[in-house]
Amino acid sequence: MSHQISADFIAERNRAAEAATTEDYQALSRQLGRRGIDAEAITNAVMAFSVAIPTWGVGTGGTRFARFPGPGEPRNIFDKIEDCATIHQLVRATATISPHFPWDKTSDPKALHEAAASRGLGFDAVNSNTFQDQPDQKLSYRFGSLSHVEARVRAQAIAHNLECIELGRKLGSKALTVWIGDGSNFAGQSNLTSAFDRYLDSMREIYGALPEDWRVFIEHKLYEPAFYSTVISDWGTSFAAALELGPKALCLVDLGHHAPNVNIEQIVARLTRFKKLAGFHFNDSKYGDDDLDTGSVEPFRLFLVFNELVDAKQRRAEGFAPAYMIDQSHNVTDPIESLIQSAIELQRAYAQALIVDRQALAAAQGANDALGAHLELKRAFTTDLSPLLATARLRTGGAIAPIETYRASNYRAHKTKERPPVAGTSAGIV
Ligand SMILES: [Mn+2]
Repeated sequence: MSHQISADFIAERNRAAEAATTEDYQALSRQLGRRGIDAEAITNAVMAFSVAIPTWGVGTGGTRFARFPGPGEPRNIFDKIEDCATIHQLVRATATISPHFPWDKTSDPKALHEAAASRGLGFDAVNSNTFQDQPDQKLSYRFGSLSHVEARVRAQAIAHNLECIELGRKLGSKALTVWIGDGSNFAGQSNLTSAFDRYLDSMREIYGALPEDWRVFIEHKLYEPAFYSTVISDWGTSFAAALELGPKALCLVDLGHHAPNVNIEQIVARLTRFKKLAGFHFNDSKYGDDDLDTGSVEPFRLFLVFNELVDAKQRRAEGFAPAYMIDQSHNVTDPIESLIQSAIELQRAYAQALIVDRQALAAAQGANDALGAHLELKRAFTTDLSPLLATARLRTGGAIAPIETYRASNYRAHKTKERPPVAGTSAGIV
């Protein structure tokens, strides 16, 4: 029998912290009330927020240089589901998981579906992988996949994506995320026009195989593993591809996949405006595709992204239904702790965006009051909503202090005993 944190243990820890949390929540409610904000409405919205955990995120990540595995790492998709369930149990904001094939491939998708459902988890977008070779693979992706110069390699990559759709159907997923590493490392290596044409031809076949109620998410990334040109390098290319393919093709925004200093919140606004925003891979970044923990480097940028999302939602922007997923690489932390904290930071950014006085903001914008408009955002961003987030967790059966509760539970020590290390487990990041 594998170890789980008991509901009693969480309740007991909560009892010790409940009085202080309630006191802080009441003080915050009064503070927000003076600003005309109903704290209860914000708390309810936070309670309804959910972000998908990537299955690869619960394993220790790595870099091009090394991977330093942690103790008690998940060895297979069923172990990963256990860890995802533990995160959700404590934080109550991660009700779905986003699997990656072939890493999470199973001959028994029904068992996988049941294992997740038994822990209250569903499946979000499935992710294909044609950026590395698998042991049983006939043809190599060394020089590309969906845009490869050889038709037979493209056919193999297309077939893999179709298989992902089939697996996803059995899991209850409704979307396929496609990120390719295709590109070139030398000027002249690749014809920039025909490479994109070949990608579009391949994607048309994948698009044609989508079930009626499915969508395909196109994920762009500026560079890496290709360092001279990347086929789907930026949101403009992604947008052009999504337009070519049709209404079921949308553009995914991974926060680390842009040129330095790009205004990501404006990209979000543009994609929303043209009904092409698929959703997010949340993470944080200092230099490139760092896959750092969400909100750990630039929490203000994260807030500004949510400011656009709340704005779109409140004005009922047509076709607005973004999928929220985390995409991080945990190299020096316990992945469960990082994912708990990331989910909280997402709830925080969302709640902060919800308390922006949009009427006052619009009035300041209309009067060309630049600083006044900015201060409306800053007032929301600098309000400490921690007691509200803790209250949302308490009310949904989560932990007031999830990381402290997780540490006190000795979950990782239990898993270290239950899961002896196995050779060849990999965690990959896109
Ligand atoms: Mn990503």
